[in-house]
Amino acid sequence: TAVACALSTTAVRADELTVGFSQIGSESGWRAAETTVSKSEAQKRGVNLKIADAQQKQENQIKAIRAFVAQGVDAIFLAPVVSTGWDTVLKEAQEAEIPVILLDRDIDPSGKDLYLTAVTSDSVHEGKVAGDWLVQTLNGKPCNVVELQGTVGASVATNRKKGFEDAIAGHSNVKVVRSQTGDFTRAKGKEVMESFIKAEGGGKDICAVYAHNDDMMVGAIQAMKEAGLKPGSEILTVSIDAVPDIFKAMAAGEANATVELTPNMAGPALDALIAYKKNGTVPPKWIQTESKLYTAADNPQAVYESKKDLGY
Ligand code: GYE
Repeated sequence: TAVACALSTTAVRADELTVGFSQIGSESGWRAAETTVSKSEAQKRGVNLKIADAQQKQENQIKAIRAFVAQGVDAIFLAPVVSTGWDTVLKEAQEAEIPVILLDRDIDPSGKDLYLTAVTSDSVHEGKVAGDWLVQTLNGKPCNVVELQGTVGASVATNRKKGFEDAIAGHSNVKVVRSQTGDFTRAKGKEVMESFIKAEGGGKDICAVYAHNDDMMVGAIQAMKEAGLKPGSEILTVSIDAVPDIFKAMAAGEANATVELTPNMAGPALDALIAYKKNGTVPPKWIQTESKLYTAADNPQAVYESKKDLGY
């Protein structure tokens, strides 16, 4: 393949590698942790990692990739903010024989030949785990759910929505009555939740909130409390990421469940890159990270303590 041809014949040492990472921004606690962990994983391996913060904008990511190509980096890591619109710039990287590795989000299947591997979780599965938890917890009880979606056009938003829908299909007691993007941020999560509460009888008609990430849920919890509602008891919550603050909320009885996603995407990506550069080992097209459900029964206070120093 074109990517395999990009392999240089001389053996390479990790400490001679320079990797450019086009990071999305700092919209969430999970994202900040991923940036921190990427730096430490690169440092551990002696790799020189250059991080470009795109402040949520695809055009900034495209510029960063072009700058990395111009600098002649050894590889590019890309966390694609949305899933479409990458073909032209990734072809430029491919023509320059610079391998690209996707981190934490996918691009559309049309771009499959334009990257070496993708290190991501199964985000449809994450939504399914969240939905299954809700279905089981409700045990047949009727429930109107409001959904806070991630960034419009992001693979993880599309997939987490789909996985949740798959889980509740066939359970007519569970209905998503409102669904809107909160762009993966606390501030927007709070704002959108305020509008959901207004639209749903001051919150009386809401039985559960599903958020595509914990940060939006932390914002939503704030909105519910300000409206005199009781998240975690009157209104169930389930979200994704497992950042420390959601465990704090769980320990306080104000949140119910989260699906964990490791912020260490760079470690496996660097290992795959080093093996590829050293011996020509072509990694699998998808390096999947684990997803794990946590509920209030899993000693959230202890999990909070253990996570809070990890760079979140
Ligand atoms: O869940 C969310 C972040 O792409 C997996 O992006 C990532 C998601 C993560 O902003 O908090």
